Amino acid sequence: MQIPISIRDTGLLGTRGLVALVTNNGTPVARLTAEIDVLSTPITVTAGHALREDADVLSVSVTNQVATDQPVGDLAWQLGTGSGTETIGTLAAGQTVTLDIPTTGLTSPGTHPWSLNLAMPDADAVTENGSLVLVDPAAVTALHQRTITVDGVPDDLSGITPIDLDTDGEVRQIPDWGGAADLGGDVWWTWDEDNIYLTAAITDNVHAQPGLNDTIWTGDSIQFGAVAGAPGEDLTGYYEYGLALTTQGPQVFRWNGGGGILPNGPVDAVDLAVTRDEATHTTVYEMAMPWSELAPFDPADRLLALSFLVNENDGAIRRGWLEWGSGIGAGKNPALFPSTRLDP
Ligand SMILES: [Ca+2]
Ligand SMILES: [Ca+2]
Ligand SMILES: [Ca+2]
Repeated sequence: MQIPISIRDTGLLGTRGLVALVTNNGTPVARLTAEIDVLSTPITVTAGHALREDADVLSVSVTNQVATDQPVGDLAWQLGTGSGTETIGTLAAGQTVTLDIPTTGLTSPGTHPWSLNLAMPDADAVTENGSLVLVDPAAVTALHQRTITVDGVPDDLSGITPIDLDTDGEVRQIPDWGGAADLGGDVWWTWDEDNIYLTAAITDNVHAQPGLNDTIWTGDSIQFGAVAGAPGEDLTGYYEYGLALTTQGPQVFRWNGGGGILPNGPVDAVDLAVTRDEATHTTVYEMAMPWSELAPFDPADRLLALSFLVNENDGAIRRGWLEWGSGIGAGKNPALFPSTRLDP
């Protein structure tokens, strides 16, 4: 038997917890709970920078978030000096319509504002706006498709050029840095449909990790930041993670979850192995992170701003760090993350 219950409109949006008490002749017999999402509009409009056949596009999605069909008006878009209108009609329950707007004719490199206005038959228009940043393709680092086995032993990554921290990295705040034997190494970022993978072979004369969870940045560890699209397009929806070999084993910690999409704290969904070889002074990190941990990034969109650093502690204090790109160690700024592209 189903009994529909209407909820009083409190004007509050977001997730609401509901509690109902079931009584029989005044005696409580059951307590029911439910969680509901209160939306400001049944229709959402989002847009992101994507690559389609190696061409930059602004990919627009119009989604009916509710369980009933919804008529919608025309979608008017502007991108740089271009503009257009699309007729959508009616969106079925849960349906998403996508539209890829080409960037042909826009200055590259360059920043181009966009705006979207979806007319609604009986309500205010749904509007969104932002910026699309075109990056010189020569300045975009290719991440190759390669699944790895996370066991602390580097897989065969022959044919994939690593990021060589000895030449491509920048040492920060370590005035007495003793060269690559003090802190250096090679890093490979790879991917498949399910995960983004990190393989890092870090040379470091002393492994020291006094921290746990949110303090792992004070010891030898890797920190990385990532956000969908090109750097500078989204300054709040970025992710920041840490990876460390602690006294309690490998730990993954999240300091920023896409601006509130995922909670900050220890992360269980990521597979991490870290092995330390005291004979060769090498620490190997292997990580498989499901794409859901970088939501709403979709690997089919291919463009990911990605930055990382290696923290350095040789037994006393955090001396500083060695970074590829920037925007993590000295201050949080995802506009400084390097631009990367998922390649075959
Ligand atoms: Ca392996
Ligand atoms: Ca060292
Ligand atoms: Ca160290």
